[in-house]
Amino acid sequence: MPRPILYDYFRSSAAYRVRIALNLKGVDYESRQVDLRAGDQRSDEYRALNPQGLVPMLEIDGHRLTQSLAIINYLDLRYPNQPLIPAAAADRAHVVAMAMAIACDIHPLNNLRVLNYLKNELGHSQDEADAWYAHWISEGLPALEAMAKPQAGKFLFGDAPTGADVLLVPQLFNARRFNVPIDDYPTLLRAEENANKMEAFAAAHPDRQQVPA
Ligand SMILES: N[C@@H](CCC(=O)N[C@@H](CS)C(=O)NCC(=O)O)C(=O)O
Repeated sequence: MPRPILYDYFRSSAAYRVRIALNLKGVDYESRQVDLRAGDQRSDEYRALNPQGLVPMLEIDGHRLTQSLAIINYLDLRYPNQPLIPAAAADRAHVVAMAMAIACDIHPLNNLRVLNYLKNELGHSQDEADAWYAHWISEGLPALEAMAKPQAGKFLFGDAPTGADVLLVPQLFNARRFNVPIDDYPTLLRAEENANKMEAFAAAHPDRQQVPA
């Protein structure tokens, strides 16, 4: 089988999730940068591969997979070492709910195309767009902290990383990048710290990726 190809962007948090999952599973892959700042994701060439015009996309096992949660789910079934989603129904629902609190209720509101639409089409200033960005993180993370706390250990659920941590680490990276305060979330910060001690997480960090020229 050829090496999987990740259509990637160093600062994309959705792609960062998939890089972490691939690393946790020990999958060797090729990263192809799609330059989001240059708009390459909207090119006819890229949309012919992924009609949504978003990263990540993963070519693997003859499939072309999109949507980071679907990709992580595929990887978890395909490579059962280091399970990312627990088997027991209630645990599974809990971990998926934490992942979705980020993937569905924080991240999409703060996507590049949403921020560009606020500024370019609706005429909002950079300060207003920044306030919008901070608002949705500051609304989402306290809820995630409360969801995680009762069953957290070293990680958001127990003492091993799950898909919830795979989503958490890029989201906290984004929060810091935009100077959104995160000191009030000790459970999230503990999980992040433990995750970043693992090479699978550390190697996926934006600072360790290629940067498009
Ligand atoms: N729900 C998608 C979101 C993907 C997504 O929003 N990707 C962003 C980067 S983090 C993107 O490609 N943005 C391009 C744009 O906004 O034009 C997933 O989880 O894969």
